Amino acid sequence: MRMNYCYYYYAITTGARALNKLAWTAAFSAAPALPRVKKRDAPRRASKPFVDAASALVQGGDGGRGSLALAKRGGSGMSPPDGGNGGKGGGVYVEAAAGVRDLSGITALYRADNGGHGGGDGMYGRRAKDVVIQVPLGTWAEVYRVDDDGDKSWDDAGGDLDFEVSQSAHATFEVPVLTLDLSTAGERHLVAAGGVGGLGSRSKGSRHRSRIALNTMPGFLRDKQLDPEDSVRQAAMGGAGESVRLSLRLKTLADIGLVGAPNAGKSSLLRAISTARPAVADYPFTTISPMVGSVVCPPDGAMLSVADVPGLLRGASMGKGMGIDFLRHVERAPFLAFVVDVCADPHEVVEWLLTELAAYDESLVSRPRLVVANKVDLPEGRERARELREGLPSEEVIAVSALTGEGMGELIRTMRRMLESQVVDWKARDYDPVALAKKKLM
Ligand SMILES: Nc1nc2c(ncn2[C@@H]2O[C@H](COP(=O)(O)OP(=O)(O)OP(=O)(O)O)[C@@H](O)[C@H]2O)c(=O)[nH]1
Ligand SMILES: [Mg+2]
Repeated sequence: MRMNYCYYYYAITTGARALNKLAWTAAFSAAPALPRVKKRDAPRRASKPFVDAASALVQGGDGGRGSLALAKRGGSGMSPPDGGNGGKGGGVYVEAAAGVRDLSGITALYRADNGGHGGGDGMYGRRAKDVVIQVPLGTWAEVYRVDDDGDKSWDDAGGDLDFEVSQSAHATFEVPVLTLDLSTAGERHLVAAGGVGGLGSRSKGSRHRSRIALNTMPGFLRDKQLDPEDSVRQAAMGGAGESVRLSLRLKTLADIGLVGAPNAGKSSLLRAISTARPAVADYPFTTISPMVGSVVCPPDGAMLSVADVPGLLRGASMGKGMGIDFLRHVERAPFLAFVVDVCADPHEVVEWLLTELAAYDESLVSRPRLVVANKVDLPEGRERARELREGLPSEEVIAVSALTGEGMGELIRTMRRMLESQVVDWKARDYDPVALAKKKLM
């Protein structure tokens, strides 16, 4: 009887399991296949915003302490001083790197390590590693001294950076101690030096500074009531690392800067003449950050770089639209191209563009330029372009259509010709990165 129960139990449970498996298999095979999302249809991640200004507190490491050890020597007599020097604190450098796109990687604080302390038996402290801040080519760096008394240090602030970060360098110190134009790949400058290592008791400097104290070295070391001004201890203390505030602004480096009202077709033009792919749309301020494209000039394949920047509104110098601050991205272009929509009062636009440029920097008005009359494919476009040329006899006007490609060959040839005739003089006069980098204002 017991055998029968076991048999029934076994048969029922095995059958139930088999049925269960069958049901699940049927359900899955009947279910419609999930649609596969193609990679190009998948929602694209929003690109990181372009950061063209940043500020950071930069601190060099402190020098390590020198050791005041005495040599272990048996027998009587005075033990000679045997302490090694402390290591140098790490310095902080800023370096122009070709692969860096913008200043989004800049953090609020850079601090190099402290040097290692010296040890007995003449052991020198370890030299701390330097820190290198990489910035894009064309970064303008200003170094402001941080007041030791007035400003809180990182340690004083208990690790709370808000105090330091919220303070603009300009607000506290108006004149930078050093201004750097980082426009050559690989150029590197020291902005905050590390402190020197302290002198160990073995070093000549220490002995020189402390002739009198040295004579009584053993007693002096046992004395708990050391004079804080004692020269030996002073010499053994490592120097403090420098603290500076670094203000960084990216000024795009390009041969030609495209300037114009929103929707004039600057980005379309850059797309048409270069391999760059800026966003194009029929609403104002499609472009909110600069983009540089490379134009290959026939027949020899010489390269020109062209910068597209946000649109400029009439009254931008009074804060309208995106203001005029972004003009720093064309500030160093030796040559400008005003892009105007031929069907939207181009003559008037050229006039107020000059006024807005003058409000940013007078020298931009006298910068060699070209007027690109865009959208000639529109009805009456060619007629308007002809009127503009007649109305502005002193300007070089080129009629183009970024949409159809009309006039692109002539535009590239003219850009090249004008650059070749102007760039040499312009660069020789103002554009000397090495001289600028070495320019100390204080
Ligand atoms: N018909 C015609 N439309 C054009 C031409 N060039 C540009 N457009 C159109 O004008 C609109 C604005 O073009 P964008 O290139 O985005 O203009 P933008 O000057 O870069 O504008 P912002 O980035 O806002 O300053 C888009 O709808 C373009 O398709 C052209 O030559 N002919
Ligand atoms: Mg644009």
